[in-house]
Amino acid sequence: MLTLHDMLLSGNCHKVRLLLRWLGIPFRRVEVDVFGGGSHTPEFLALNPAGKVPVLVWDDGRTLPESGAILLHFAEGTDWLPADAWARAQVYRWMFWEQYSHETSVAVIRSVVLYDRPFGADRKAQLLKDGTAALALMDRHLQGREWLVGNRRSLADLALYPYTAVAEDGGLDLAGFPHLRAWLDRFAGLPGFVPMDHDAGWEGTA
Ligand SMILES: N[C@@H](CCC(=O)N[C@@H](CS)C(=O)NCC(=O)O)C(=O)O
Repeated sequence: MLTLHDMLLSGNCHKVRLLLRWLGIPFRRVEVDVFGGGSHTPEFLALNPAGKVPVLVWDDGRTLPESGAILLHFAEGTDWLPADAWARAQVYRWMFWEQYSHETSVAVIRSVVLYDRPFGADRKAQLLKDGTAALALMDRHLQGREWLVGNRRSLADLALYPYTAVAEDGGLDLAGFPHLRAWLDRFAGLPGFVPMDHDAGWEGTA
């Protein structure tokens, strides 16, 4: 069985748990105490030298870090990734944008607030400004659309859902983004959806 080195409240990990669950791929979770240094032990660094979760480990010893790489590996040949090259490129566009221009503010300001990280007021203000801009961009794109790419859910939606759904933890305000809020509700309404903070219902799921 696959082992996911995981952190329950991490959006990057939530993406992976959701896809494995939706594809019916059983896995067991190992909760890593990231803020207690658990992702920087010699044992963990042997799995991912970057010292970050998620990392997926196969029984034969293969390891795969990076949520996007894990999603793309398992989505191959499924309806989470369009077969058409142009549509796939649109999915990649949103996944890469999430990692560089969304997660870097929307997720970071949340972790600053939740884990009381020592960031100065100027840096926090910049993160809120950048996060708001990222959410506004999504809201504009989602006006008149149900999903980020084409007319069905894809890895683009899966990659962007987890941190957008908990953006208010970091002090971002979704009130002015009605299209974004409708998309969040649509995604959470998909059959089999499990919220990030649910400790149960993941392992060995099929
Ligand atoms: N690009 C990576 C980011 C992973 C990441 O930032 N993980 C955080 C938790 S959400 C982490 O493990 N941080 C520990 C650290 O930086 O020491 C991915 O998408 O998997």
